[in-house]
Amino acid sequence: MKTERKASWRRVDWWRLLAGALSGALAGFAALAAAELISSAVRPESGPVVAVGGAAIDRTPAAVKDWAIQRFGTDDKLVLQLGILAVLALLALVLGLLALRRRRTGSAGVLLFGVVGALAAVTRPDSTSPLDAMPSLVGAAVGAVLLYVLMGRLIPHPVPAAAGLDPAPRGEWDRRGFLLAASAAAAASTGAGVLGKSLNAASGKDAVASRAGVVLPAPASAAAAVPRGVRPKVPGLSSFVTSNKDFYRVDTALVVPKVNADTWRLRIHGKGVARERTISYADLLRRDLNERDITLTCVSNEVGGPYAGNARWLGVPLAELLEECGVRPPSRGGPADQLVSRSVDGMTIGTPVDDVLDGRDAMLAVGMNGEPLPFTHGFPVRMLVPGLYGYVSACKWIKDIELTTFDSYDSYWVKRDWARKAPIKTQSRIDTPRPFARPRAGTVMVAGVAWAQHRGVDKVEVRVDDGPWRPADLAAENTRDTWRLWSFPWQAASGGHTLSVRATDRTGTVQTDERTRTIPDGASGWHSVVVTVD
Ligand SMILES: Nc1nc2c(c(=O)[nH]1)N[C@H]1C(S)=C(S)[C@@H](COP(=O)(O)O)O[C@H]1N2
Ligand SMILES: [Mo]
Repeated sequence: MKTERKASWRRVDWWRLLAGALSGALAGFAALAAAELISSAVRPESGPVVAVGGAAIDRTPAAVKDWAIQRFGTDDKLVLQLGILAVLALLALVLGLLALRRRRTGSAGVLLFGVVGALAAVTRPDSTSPLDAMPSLVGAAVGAVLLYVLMGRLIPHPVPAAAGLDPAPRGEWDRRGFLLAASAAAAASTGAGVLGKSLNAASGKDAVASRAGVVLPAPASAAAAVPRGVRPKVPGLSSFVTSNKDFYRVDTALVVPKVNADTWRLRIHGKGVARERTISYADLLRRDLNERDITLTCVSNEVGGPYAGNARWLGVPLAELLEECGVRPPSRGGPADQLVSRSVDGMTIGTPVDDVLDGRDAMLAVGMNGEPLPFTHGFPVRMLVPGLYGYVSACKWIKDIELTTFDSYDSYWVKRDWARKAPIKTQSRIDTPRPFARPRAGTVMVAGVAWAQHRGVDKVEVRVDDGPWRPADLAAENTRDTWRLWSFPWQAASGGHTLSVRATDRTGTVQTDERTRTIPDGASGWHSVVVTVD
């Protein structure tokens, strides 16, 4: 019994199994490489990994997506793509093993993945042509043929009985032929993949050139001068203005849209739009521009989180533009209560018309901290509405504004369980000391930021352990649309301590200690930091 099993064990041709799995992996690699090359001729977003990744993002439950944003931050997209590649690699190995038994089924499996990729590509909201299916289909065809060919080298040929020897227990396969074919395929795929990648990286050259050619005009209405003393000199405290490089980025785009400003158009239409309009970038720059400091915050920001930034924006007053189109707010009899902005990458964002037209500095921004919008922050044009979370106001790469009602249309995030309306909650954050810091006993500077955009921050208080709330020193206020920095000299005694902070906005509302999740309309609660004083 025992010996018999040993014999059959030895009869398994492990090298052949390995070669089968390797063939699957090679077929997958060749398919992706060919797809990359084809996508550079169609458009970079049409590649299977980007398309399937985009479709996955759209279908991810809100809670999982929020967790990914918390956990991986701006790297969330990289993690997703690596995850997709890992799953594909595993499936390719399995297909290779399957193909050893069923050569055609293996190849059919590869084709099936191509169909999935093609479906994802043509159903992306930004897909405008069935050609988007090509990278996945051609890639899969290449992979399927390669797998079939490699399997041909792995068919065992029975060894004839000769010279008095018994027939070999198993046939021999064409090891040399396999190695030659496999290495040729690997080399060709690498070449195609590298070429495709570099062509894709170079795509959007016209957009890059159009951005380089932008000369931002001087604002007709300059930003209020930033008062001296908006930032206490405390090391580790956020700067008052967030540089473009440090500004947080949250969006669903796996490939940053590269939009050519020269051909970009914005259409304004919908309910109650008496004079529909299509506007070019040059049209926008010819108008009177406002320069404003505005703090933007993401609804996915956890208490104490990093998704808030303050920049100096340059843009066209949105209310003026809408009024020229004949738009009236619902309070003055307008039929539309929701403004839906659409981006070139298929994002939809719904904003209350009342908020846009109530006199606040809602704008179509073209400049950020003195330069044209960076591509990652929405070049050529994005929307901004002070006081509202980004997902209900700050559409990047905007191309269309439709006036409609909240009853008749749910925007992207609302379809995914986030609130229809989301004013920014009054929040405060301790920047320093960092959690688990070990400051020396004596005076320790506690400092951070507080925001309540469009209401303004009136007071910040700090509490040590369970002691009384004591007022922090509020730095000068720039405008009520910007965050306010604060500091608090703490006479720290040795031992473990918990520092907490809370803000009060100008409506008199004190930041609540009630902890809520980010879903559906933003996290609430106090930020606390635990430190050990030496
Ligand atoms: N086209 C597009 N615009 C978008 C988003 C997006 O995913 N796609 N995300 C929104 C969200 S949730 C936020 S918080 C802000 C972030 O803007 P930023 O990346 O410039 O900081 O952009 C908003 N505009
Ligand atoms: Mo956001």
